[in-house]
Amino acid sequence: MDSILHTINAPIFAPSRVGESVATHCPYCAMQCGMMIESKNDLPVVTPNQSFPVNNGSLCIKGWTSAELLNHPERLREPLARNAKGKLVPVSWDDALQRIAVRFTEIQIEHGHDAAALFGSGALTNEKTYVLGKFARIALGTANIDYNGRFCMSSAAAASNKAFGIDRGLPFPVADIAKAEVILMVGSNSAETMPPLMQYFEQQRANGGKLIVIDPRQSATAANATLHLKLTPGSDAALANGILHILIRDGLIDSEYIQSRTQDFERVKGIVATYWPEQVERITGVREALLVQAAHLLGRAKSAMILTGRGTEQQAQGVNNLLSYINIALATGRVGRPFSGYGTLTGQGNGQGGREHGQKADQLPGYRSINDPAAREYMAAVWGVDANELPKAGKSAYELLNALGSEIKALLVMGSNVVVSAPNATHIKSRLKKLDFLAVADFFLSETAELADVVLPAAQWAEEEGTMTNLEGRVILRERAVEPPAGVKTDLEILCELGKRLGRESLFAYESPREVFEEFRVATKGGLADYSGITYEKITKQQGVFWPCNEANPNGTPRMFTEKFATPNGRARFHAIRHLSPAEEPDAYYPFYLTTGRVLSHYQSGTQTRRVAKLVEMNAEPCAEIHPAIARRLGLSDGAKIWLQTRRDAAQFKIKITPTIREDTVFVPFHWGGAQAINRLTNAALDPISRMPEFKICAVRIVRSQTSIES
Ligand SMILES: Nc1nc2c(c(=O)[nH]1)N[C@H]1C(S)=C(S)[C@@H](COP(=O)(O)OP(=O)(O)OC[C@H]3O[C@@H](n4cnc5c(=O)[nH]c(N)nc54)[C@H](O)[C@@H]3O)O[C@H]1N2
Ligand SMILES: Nc1nc2c(c(=O)[nH]1)N[C@H]1C(S)=C(S)[C@@H](COP(=O)(O)OP(=O)(O)OC[C@H]3O[C@@H](n4cnc5c(=O)[nH]c(N)nc54)[C@H](O)[C@@H]3O)O[C@H]1N2
Ligand code: SF4
Ligand SMILES: [Mo]
Repeated sequence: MDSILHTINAPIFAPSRVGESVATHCPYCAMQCGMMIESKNDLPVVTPNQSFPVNNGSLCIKGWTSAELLNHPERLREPLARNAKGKLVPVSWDDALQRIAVRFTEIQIEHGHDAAALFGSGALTNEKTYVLGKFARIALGTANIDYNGRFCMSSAAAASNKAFGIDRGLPFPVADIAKAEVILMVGSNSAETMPPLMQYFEQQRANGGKLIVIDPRQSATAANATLHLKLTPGSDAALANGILHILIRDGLIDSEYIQSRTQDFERVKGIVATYWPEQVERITGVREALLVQAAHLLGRAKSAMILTGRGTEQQAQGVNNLLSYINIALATGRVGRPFSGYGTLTGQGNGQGGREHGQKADQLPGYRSINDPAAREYMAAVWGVDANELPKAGKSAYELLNALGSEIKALLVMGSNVVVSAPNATHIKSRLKKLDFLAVADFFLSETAELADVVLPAAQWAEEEGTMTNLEGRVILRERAVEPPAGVKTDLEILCELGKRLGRESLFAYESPREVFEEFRVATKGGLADYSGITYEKITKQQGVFWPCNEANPNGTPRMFTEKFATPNGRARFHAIRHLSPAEEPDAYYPFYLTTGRVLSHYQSGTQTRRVAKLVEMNAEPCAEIHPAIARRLGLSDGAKIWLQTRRDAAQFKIKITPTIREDTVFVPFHWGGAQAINRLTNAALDPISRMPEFKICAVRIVRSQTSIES
């Protein structure tokens, strides 16, 4: 049976590739580990690319098993659409695409251009991101396009833009980590979320370096740290201000650097003066002695880095949290110095490129602002349209989803499973059901695709060519190794076909991703994220090219800020920040903090990894991490079932008793759908600047499972 299935489903190696081992990159996270793919017994198999400098021959278990999905029996192989009885049934491509074009047009005629919306993804290649943004602005003429990166990178992006005038996640290559004397890791559990990155931390430790981790859990990453500050969830800004207070008090700041390379320090000094260590201990739960130790390690090191992850970013004050950590990096004179500085660890495969090229509501390619008249003129000229035709900024991701069924009547989702991954997901699911028309392009029938009127089967990573920008800002090339199964189209083909049906044939007549890339280079020229000097050939030759890459920097820019910042006067900006409480705090009825995140074996909403047997074996369902003292108090043993209840919804989970979590906190991973989707419980409070939802904190109640509960 197995072998018959394999024969039916076996992907066909692209004709020119038979017998070859093709260099490509992992379909999942922002490490974009280099891998080789080849055909063994007619099945695609991946192995690490030993010569790619970022992962240096290592892969995590998700990467090792990624090729299994290419010929997975549940893969979508033909378009689906609702029949008269409301059931999803196979239809032809012509029928599926025509239904989308017709319904979008009808809805826009009746309700206006902005009633049709697009939801994109940091999983898409730069070429797809670029065409999706162009499709929104000139095929549909809608302001409403946003993407899942809003749930991921938006707070870090906003903070970097404010402080440095530009947003490149890491302004240095990951290899620099090995040479930093001290590293402060804030709310990142890269031991589970980017295992191959840990080789640089191991080298750093072997070189005598120190690691300080700030996380409410003793995560796998914190377990190896020199110091672990197990802070109260949501208290990062107080903690950072407290550390800066001690640095100033103990004379460990770099006045010369502050004077020559930054501005606005005096206001910060005034505010952090009020963050007395004993008061910070009360807010954060971190002992004063530990705060002092961390400050002294950071302040006295020859080189120091501050790296942040989603723990401190996915909060309603995420931008402020990051600005307060950036203040430390600037005050100690680190940014732009060797083996030092501030960086965020970007999450999705193309989380970096995905936030630069126009699928964000307020943005045009090259990190241009859609509100900037000169940027509008430039892009209109590249696209051959009138600048007045381009819409203005639209709604951010959560606000867009929250407007479904009211202002927005039709939606196309490409690369996201919002029913599982959006906050307050029960509400978002009900909004999706209120739409007049939903189309989803995916590889599998995800929980979101299940609700669609039309589902389009998309090609996977190894079946199409395209560039991605990894967490270092290094642009890499995924080559095409296998043919998509018959009946499957690439996202680019889908967008071009729809563009044609919407009357914009000449503007969406691309023959290949490479042709898109040539237009895209022109589109980014002169922008902050300038890719104009990058070619597919240069990427292959240099093992990736760091943006900006243009006439002034023809080989790219591995390290930024060495001379100046991207602000108008070239100086970095301090921001005076006061700590604010999370949107929802524990109280007598909901006495615990609920925080959410990831486990090693699963990726995001789980559409892909929940279909790989080995990964399911590692984690078959989400477990709620609870401290032994709480389990004792509630009379619960390991593996017992509990209800978790928040102000939005309730769901049942098995518990995992572990001393690594704080007594006041429960942690649940978000990779599962249906009854076990933790996002049914999370709070959609948004950061006022980035519009990032507060995935990391809400108030929760634990109820023993025998008790029945209204959900
Ligand atoms: N295995 C796996 N790897 C992945 C992914 C995946 O889904 N699975 N997704 C990729 C993507 S898109 C992303 S964005 C990255 C995310 O990578 P990470 O940021 O490493 O992942 P998270 O688990 O979301 O959060 C990290 C930590 O934040 C902590 N935290 C919670 N609340 C707070 C707080 O108030 N303050 C601080 N300082 N910390 C807090 C949590 O305890 C957790 O250990 O991973 C990428 N890699
Ligand atoms: N509670 C909680 N919720 C969270 C987070 C958290 O920490 N806690 N983290 C947030 C973060 S950081 C992120 S990045 C989001 C991610 O959450 P999602 O946006 O849901 O991301 P994925 O699960 O990667 O969804 C990708 C979907 O698109 C499909 N897909 C993948 N690549 C492509 C492609 O190239 N083309 C097409 N057409 N389809 C593709 C996959 O099969 C999958 O169904 O979740 C957010 N939600
Ligand atoms: S670390 Fe990320 S890119 Fe590397 S193999 Fe794992 S999932 Fe893939
Ligand atoms: Mo993410």
